Amino acid sequence: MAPGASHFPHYLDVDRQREFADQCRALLDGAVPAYVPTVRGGGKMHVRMLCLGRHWNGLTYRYEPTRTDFDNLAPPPLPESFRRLAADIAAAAGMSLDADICIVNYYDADGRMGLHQDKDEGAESIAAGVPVVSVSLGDTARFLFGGLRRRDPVEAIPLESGDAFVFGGPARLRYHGVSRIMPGTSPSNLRLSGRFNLTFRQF
Ligand SMILES: O=C(O)CCC(=O)C(=O)O
Repeated sequence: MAPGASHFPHYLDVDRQREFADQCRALLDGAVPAYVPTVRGGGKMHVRMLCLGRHWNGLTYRYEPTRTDFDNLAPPPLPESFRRLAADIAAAAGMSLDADICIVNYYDADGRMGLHQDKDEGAESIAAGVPVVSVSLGDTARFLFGGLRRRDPVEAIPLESGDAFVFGGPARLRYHGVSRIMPGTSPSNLRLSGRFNLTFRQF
């Protein structure tokens, strides 16, 4: 796509999409549930979020071992099958990722996420260009992929169910976001209304 960025349409077949979607559903409604974070400035995000492995705190923009911005619970561990999926996708893009964090976001029909950089992981990881790997399940998203400055032009890329997207190396700090999702586009056998997005990161 661009140096350091790769889009793999339909990387996961429908059976594997369903397997991961079922796991996400169970996790988001589990003992440590997803919640709608409040961010710096007091606004609410437009997704339900659950961090696995380490918790990203929306008030401090830092990772932490327990959810001090919400219920003080420790985030669930990152399942091995998730870690392996992320490593395989990174390898397909010619990169290496040993993920210790996954942020699972659920978007309903009104879900969206403003343009931002993923820059709260460890300085070494970012400097080395260790990629962020994203996996989409359910409704198609209008994903925005910009440049290294907020004002750079933005490309709109439809991310469909099963797609993987990787940004690392020189693309690691490119701005990105989701302007909207397209309700009703989820494959019917996924039994998912809305969209899960998983982003894997190595702290
Ligand atoms: O939902 C997406 O495709 C992007 C998610 C994202 O940007 C993030 O979790 O930082």
